[in-house]
Amino acid sequence: MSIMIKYVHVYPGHLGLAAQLALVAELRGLLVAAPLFRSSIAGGKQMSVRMSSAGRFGWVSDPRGARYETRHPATGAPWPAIPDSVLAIWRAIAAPHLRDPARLPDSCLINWYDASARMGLHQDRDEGDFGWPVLSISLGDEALFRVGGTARSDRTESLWLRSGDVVLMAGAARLCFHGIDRIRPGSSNLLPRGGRINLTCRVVT
Ligand code: MD6
Ligand code: FE
Repeated sequence: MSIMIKYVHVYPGHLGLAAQLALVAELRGLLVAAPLFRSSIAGGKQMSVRMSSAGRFGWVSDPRGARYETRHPATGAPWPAIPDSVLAIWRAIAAPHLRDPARLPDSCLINWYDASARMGLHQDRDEGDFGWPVLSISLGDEALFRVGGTARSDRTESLWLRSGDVVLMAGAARLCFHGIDRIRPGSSNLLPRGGRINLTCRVVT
């Protein structure tokens, strides 16, 4: 089952509670190997989310700009592999939108939101080919997701994303502006200390 908001596909509750808990346990291990760090946006201002990545490439942004790197900026180690459970979600939801149905993401960005974190309106455009979709998975507290058009000034619509929801931005939606206005602290007890995790899977090269 999916709904659409501004060309963006949303799959409410795609992941059941058991699958969400298993994924959180897997991420816990992954974040020991690749700890969360802070990135800054253009102008040098720190982002309020903390992030890490899995896969061949990880997204980093610092005063030199935003880019994909093959190694963790603090540890210097290659990023851990994308969990099979995440690849399974990609296969289930993104495959019909891929020109090569076997193509897997080569990056999975992990964003962690505390009660006050947000994500400004942005386009995902650091990848080499916008023909590939971007898929995101939400875990933990609810988040107010805002989606507009391909111009920053386009009218936007908003939707609360809940734990287990999956979002796919493909085709006409791939370059839509989007962001997270705020999260609703205490709205989920999936994460023992609260907060929200968002995973975004991308084909980078
Ligand atoms: C978030 N999501 O849900 C931020 N990007 O925390 C994104 O920035 C995003 O959900 C591309 C495609 C889907 C997304
Ligand atoms: Fe994004």
